Amino acid sequence: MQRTLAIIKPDCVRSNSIGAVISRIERRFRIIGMKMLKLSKEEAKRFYIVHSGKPFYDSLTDFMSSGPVVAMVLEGDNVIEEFRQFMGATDPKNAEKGTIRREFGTNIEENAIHGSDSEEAAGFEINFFFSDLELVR
Ligand code: FUP
Repeated sequence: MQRTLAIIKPDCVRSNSIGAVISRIERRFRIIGMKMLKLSKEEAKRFYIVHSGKPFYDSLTDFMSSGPVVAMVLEGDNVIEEFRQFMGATDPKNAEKGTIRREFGTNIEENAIHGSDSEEAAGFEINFFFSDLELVR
């Protein structure tokens, strides 16, 4: 059994799409933790530390701290890969029809949703947002 961290990003919260996105997620995946919060700029920088030094790091962390997000933990066989498929490509204009990023994303930065890209990333990202007590067993 595998776990992944999903985040409904500030653009998607601002467009009142939380319900629509969660509804799609729960049709396909098992949600075992969920919370709404607003990251500070420093927290966003820590969360995206793997991208420090990249040209988009400052702008990305400004965006991720610009408003509330909804963080979720999903559990299932191969959930990391399956959720990445479900999200679509990073840039919404390259994302397949029917994916969350294609339907709810605006551009490569404001792309509606995040999902961990490896088991190692998932471990770090789930710990970043959730304690064991906050996950349903
Ligand atoms: P993804 O795993 O699809 O979320 O994409 P990456 O890990 O490559 O990038 C993380 C986030 O950085 C993306 F969701 C959006 C942002 N980003 C940019 O703003 N510009 C870029 O050129 C690439 C990524």
